[in-house]
Amino acid sequence: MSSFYLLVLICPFIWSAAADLSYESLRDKIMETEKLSALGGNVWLSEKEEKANVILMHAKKKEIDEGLSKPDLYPPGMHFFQAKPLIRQSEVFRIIQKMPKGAFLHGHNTGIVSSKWVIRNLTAQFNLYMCKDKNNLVLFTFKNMTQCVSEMKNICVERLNTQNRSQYDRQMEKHINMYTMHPESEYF
Ligand SMILES: *[C@@H]1O[C@H](CO)[C@@H](O)[C@H](O)[C@H]1NC(C)=O
Ligand SMILES: *[C@@H]1O[C@H](CO)[C@@H](O)[C@H](O)[C@H]1NC(C)=O
Ligand SMILES: CC(=O)N[C@H]1CO[C@H](CO)[C@@H](O)[C@@H]1O
Repeated sequence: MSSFYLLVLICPFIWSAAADLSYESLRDKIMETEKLSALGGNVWLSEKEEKANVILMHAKKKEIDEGLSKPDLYPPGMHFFQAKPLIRQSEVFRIIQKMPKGAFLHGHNTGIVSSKWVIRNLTAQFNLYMCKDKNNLVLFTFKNMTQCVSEMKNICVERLNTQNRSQYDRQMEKHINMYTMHPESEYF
């Protein structure tokens, strides 16, 4: 209903304006109006911000141009697991990281830290147990759970008894990490 009224209001304006404009200048006007309605389109930059924006846009354009000449190495066109090391080398990423909060707009607590961090920090908690459920999924728990179908193992004790702690941690990380060298053949 409201979009119908909007159309009725806007159309006479466009038609009457269009009559006096060449194709090119009408197109420019439409592009300009679209830019204003985009996210941040009505944010006006200060002189310093304008300078910073020029630097950022220059870096961005450079990376897009490189992507056009070497599409195989263009991170936005790759699986994230393969793109991640390239993203870390990117100038644009480096600039963005320096912004407040590293320009991190939205995150879920289950994905905010690396799997290494979870294994090193969270599974080092005293009296944390590990077991498997009927689907062979690993459960971490501080108390007896009815879902456990395997023996509950105390992780601290297991870690103390293991021959190779880093190998133990790496094995455990596999339970909470989807990482693989060949994601395109393993996840499709
Ligand atoms: C789980 O239950 C068993 C048997 O009741 C008990 O021996 C064990 O200590 C309990 N474990 C935990 C982590 O509560
Ligand atoms: C422990 O395992 C890792 C691989 O997970 C290996 O690189 C390392 O050499 C091992 N350390 C010992 C002391 O065996
Ligand atoms: C117990 C443990 O490994 N703690 C670590 C948690 O993560 C921070 C930052 O990554 C480390 O500095 C701690 O040593």
